[in-house]
Amino acid sequence: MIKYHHEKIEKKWQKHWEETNAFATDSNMTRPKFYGLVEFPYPSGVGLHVGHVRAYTSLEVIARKRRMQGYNVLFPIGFDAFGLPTENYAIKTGKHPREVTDHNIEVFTQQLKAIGYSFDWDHTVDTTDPAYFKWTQWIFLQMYKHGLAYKDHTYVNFCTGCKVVLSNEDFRDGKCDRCGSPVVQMEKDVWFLKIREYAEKLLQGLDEVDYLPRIRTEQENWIGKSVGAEINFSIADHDQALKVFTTRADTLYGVTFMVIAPEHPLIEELADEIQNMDAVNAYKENAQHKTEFERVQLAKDKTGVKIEGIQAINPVTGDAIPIFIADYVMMGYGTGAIMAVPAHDARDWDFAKKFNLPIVEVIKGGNVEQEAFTDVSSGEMVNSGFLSGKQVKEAIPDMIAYLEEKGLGKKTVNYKMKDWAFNRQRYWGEPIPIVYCEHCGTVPVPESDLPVELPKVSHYEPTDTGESPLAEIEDWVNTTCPKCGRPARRETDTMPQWAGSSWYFLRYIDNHNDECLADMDKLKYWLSVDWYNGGMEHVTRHLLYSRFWHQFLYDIGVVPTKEPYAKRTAQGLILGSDGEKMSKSKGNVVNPNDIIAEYGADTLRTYIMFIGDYEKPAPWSDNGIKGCRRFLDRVWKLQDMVVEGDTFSKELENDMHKTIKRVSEDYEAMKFNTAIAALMSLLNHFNRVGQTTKAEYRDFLKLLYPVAPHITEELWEMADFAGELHQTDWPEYDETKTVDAVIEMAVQVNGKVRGKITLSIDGDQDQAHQLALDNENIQKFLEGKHIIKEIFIPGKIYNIVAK
Ligand code: ANZ
Ligand code: ZN
Repeated sequence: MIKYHHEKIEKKWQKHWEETNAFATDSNMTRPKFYGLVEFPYPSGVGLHVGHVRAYTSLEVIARKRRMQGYNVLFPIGFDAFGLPTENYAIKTGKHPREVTDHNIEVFTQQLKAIGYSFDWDHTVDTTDPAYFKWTQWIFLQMYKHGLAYKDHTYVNFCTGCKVVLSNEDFRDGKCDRCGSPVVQMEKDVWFLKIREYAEKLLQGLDEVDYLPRIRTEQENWIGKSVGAEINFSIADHDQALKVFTTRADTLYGVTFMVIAPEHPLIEELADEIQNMDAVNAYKENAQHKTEFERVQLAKDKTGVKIEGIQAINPVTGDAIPIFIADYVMMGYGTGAIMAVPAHDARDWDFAKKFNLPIVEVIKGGNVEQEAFTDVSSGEMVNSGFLSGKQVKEAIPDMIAYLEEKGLGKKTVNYKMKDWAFNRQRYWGEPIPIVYCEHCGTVPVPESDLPVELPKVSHYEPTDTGESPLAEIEDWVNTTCPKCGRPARRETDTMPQWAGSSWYFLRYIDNHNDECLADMDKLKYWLSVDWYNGGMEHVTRHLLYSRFWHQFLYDIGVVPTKEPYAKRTAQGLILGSDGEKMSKSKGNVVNPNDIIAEYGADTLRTYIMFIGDYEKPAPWSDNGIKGCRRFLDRVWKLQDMVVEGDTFSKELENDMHKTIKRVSEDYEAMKFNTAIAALMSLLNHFNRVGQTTKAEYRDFLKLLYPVAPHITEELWEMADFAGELHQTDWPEYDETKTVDAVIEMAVQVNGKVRGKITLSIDGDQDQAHQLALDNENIQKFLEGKHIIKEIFIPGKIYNIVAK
């Protein structure tokens, strides 16, 4: 037998598949279809890592299986190539980001091909290709025309390192996700997309799709729906009202002060009345240097300033109460103002203690002098006028009804999710297709002028003022107004990284179309994406952004389905062999190239799928890789054990049906590890029996093929089986034959048959022992005796000697 030479075999089949276009999507849209989507990579300079391999191999297995099941499969890949790492590299090296991107895409492509993925390379996209981002810009224009894109002067999160505005999703704990520098609040002109307008639809849409429960929860939490009431407090001696948002209208009698966010417009509006404007302004100034996280999460010690000269009126008690500014109230949520109920809200309690404010109990059950009583499930209203004696659950709607009747407030819904800040002061992104004209104002670039391409520049640093380097390219910035033809200036900000990935799955379907973003008939056939797999780190931002764009495109009739993805799953991380997250600095990064060179792509794929529960993190193990290579070596040797036989042998029939069922089901359930374990066990059975019939061998190769396609294709060819493996059918099983074969066995006690037990054909002595003890009749003859000897002859008899 010739040796298993992985390199030769893998190169051979990869070349063959490419030459025969083996995985091309069928343009004939008649068969049932399967659209499998994996998150396209960012082509960074470090190349593909083993995390990508885990993310892609799962749907690769499903895609290969689906083709054998007769589906027309679209399994595409592309590159999400705009963004900071490439731009930062360009700044450092002076190389044009275009050049860097092209090079990286080439490296990634080589790597993906070396793993043997069955992507359809004719359906690929590159988000930085003008033919692609023409349509990204087009979608932006549609949003603009539908009032979903607007420019606002507002406070933004500004990364002091990257010198760009970040959306709330781009940083955590006050530090930039990308560079770790502190993030501060800054006043700026910002483009926003009104994703909040889609909050309810994004929530409702979750009922129509099949996402992993934890993914659904992440989406719901991010949207953050909160049902409550808006209540108007009047300002004493003024027409002005101060509107608050509360989820606890029931506690209105317990309000002893109000708090507004430092940025609240009331301060400007009542500037003339405010007696301590200096202190108020100083506090406001200070708050601007803190991030939202510092303001809300970290500030156990509450700070604030009482606004002297104005007071609010509690609408139900008529009491005049003080108004504070404090940074634990955020301008971006609700109305930017709260009614404070120190007895029943922990933050208000802290604040009241610090500033010596009254604490009025309105729900019985706690000791509000010691701490806030926040339990809503039990407790009875007290000190609360018409609500006294009621339970909280009834008191909330009753108070809202009362306020609505008196015109003092109304039921409202709030969403935590904020509008999407949609611009960056960077070069390597899609230019926002907008022109500013002194006469006409903000003018969208006509669709016929798209794409607005990036000009060539010599350096890529953002400017000191935080403007994009595009602002310095006079030829490009200066243009004519599309409306009046007078001189005008282009918007110099570019779109954020998330833009291109918000609709790439649509473009895959019809990636060469230059009439529209994708042809409707093709979209009707291919959508929804049947199965989308990706990382847990993308189940908030990317998943919401792309669902938002898709829902919008549905609303304007550009796509035929409400939801883009019918199903979304997620892989766990692959950790270093030390159990830590892989990172350059820890030196625990595994490079797929090295594994392919030493053990082969099939071993890499098998190992990555065998490494453990697909959804959980798994540490890398060199022994694990070696074990998988040994398994494939043994698969290779099977060729010498093949005997004639177009059926399953009697001995293995049950095993064969069980394994086909198990592997088929486990692949679908993403239980790749147990599927492979079942194949390993079947291989052991072949070895035990000492042979495998052609029928058994054929199905074994088919089952292993999606995971290890090269070696199985080669063995298929060597066995002279008809056609090519990937063109054959997925094996079928007979349900009735998957049931474990059982036998009846006589049980003797001291030489006499005393009963019969039923056990599986390969049942052992322990099983027989247990079953015998459970049998009443046999039990009778063992009563009061000690078992001194047992004789178990598999499949034949079980004899107990007892005294
Ligand atoms: C009175 C009250 C009494 C409240 C009580 C809570 C408990 P969720 O569920 O997250 O929506 N709030 C409203 N707007 C705020 C803002 N801009 N910044 C900080 N806090 C704000 O929380 C809603 C509650 O958070 C509101 O209900 C309000 O405090 C506070 F026993 O009003 B509550
Ligand atoms: Zn004009």
